[in-house]
Order: sequence, then C-alpha cells, then structure tokens
Amino acid sequence: MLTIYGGSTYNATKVLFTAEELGVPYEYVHLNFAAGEHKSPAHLARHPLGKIPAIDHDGHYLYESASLCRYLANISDKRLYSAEPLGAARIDQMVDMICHHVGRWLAVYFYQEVVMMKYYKKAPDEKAIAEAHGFLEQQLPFVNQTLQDNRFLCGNEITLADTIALPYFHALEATSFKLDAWPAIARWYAELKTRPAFLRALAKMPA
Ligand SMILES: N[C@@H](CCC(=O)N[C@@H](CS)C(=O)NCC(=O)O)C(=O)O
Repeated sequence: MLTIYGGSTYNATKVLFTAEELGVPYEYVHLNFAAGEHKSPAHLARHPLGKIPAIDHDGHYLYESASLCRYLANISDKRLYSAEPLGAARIDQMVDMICHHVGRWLAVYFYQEVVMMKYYKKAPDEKAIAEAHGFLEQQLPFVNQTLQDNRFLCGNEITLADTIALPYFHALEATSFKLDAWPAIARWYAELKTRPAFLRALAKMPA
C-alpha cells in the first residue's frame, strides 16, 4: 500500500502528477497546515522536518519530492526515467537544475505573492521578487531554448523532469509572473497542464 501525504503546494503536486502519469496505485492524504497536521508526531515519524510531501510505502517512510518521484518511477516500469545510466543522469541533471535553480526562483513569486500576500496578508518583499526576476532572466533562456529544440525537457518523451517542473509553473498562475517572453516554455506549459494525469493530480487536492 502506498500513501502520499501532501498539502496544497507544488512539491506535493510533483509527486501526485508523477504517480498519475506512471499509473502507480496510491492513496492521498491531504494534511491541514493551518491545523498543524504536518507537525504532528505521526507526520514527524514520516518526515523528520515535518514537511510535505512524504510517502508511506508498506511501512517504509520516504520524503523529498524529487526523490519520491524517482522512487515511483523505479518501482514501476521506469517510464518517465531511464534504465540506462547516461539517460538517467541526463534526466537527473535537468531535475536538479529545475529544483535548485529555476524552480527555486519561481518559488519566490509563489511564496511572496501567494503565501505572504494571500495567506498571511503581508506585503510581498519586492527586493526578493526583483532578485528572483534577475536570476530567471539568466536561467529561463536555456529552458526556453531546450523546449524550442524538444517537445519536452529531456527530448521528445515526457520524463520526470517535466512532471517535476510543471507544478512550479502551474503555481505561478496565481502570481504576477508571466510566460509571454518565453514562447517555447508557454507552449510546453499549455500542452502539459491539460494532460489527464495532471488534471487527476489536481483533482486530489482541495482548491
Ligand atoms: N525540498 C523539499 C521541500 C519540502 C517543503 O519545504 N515542503 C513545504 C511545502 S512546499 C512544507 O512542508 N512546509 C511546511 C513547513 O516547513 O513547516 C521537497 O522537495 O520535498
């Protein structure tokens, strides 16, 4: 039995989208942050820092969204990943680049304009947004060029890089960030956000 513990954030969406795309059977448990469910003793046993996402697979607890997506691919038929070391390394490097660089800066918009403004009712930190904008101006041309040359982030087949990257861009729909300057990313985003697996993943979460 595989249970995914999540909340309404892009990190949980990555895991749900990957599971749906792979067709891995799972149950989803949505933790209520406002009620502190992610800091309960039961959840701290699953994730030592009390964060989401985490999974319980037959009593084995695992966490870290990209690692969880890789695990789901490894326990299924490896669609979205590669059984071949170089192919896997190319997918891993794109996943790491998205999580540690591009996604890290996209997340600033989400944090400042959704979490701070809408949830905590505080003014966004304009300096933090300007810094993120500067890094994205440097980094998104590479992503745009990649998607101009390929249908997906690692070639012409969907991989973990796409199921992990898409939720960052989706979270930006609620922010001032726009994809107008990045037409190939906008084309990729428009295609992926209507994939049935992504729509099923979103349907698991409360609005
Ligand atoms: N690098 C981790 C990040 C996990 C993380 O920061 N999760 C956030 C939600 S997106 C969380 O649980 N925040 C609640 C808290 O830190 O108390 C991953 O990719 O899973």
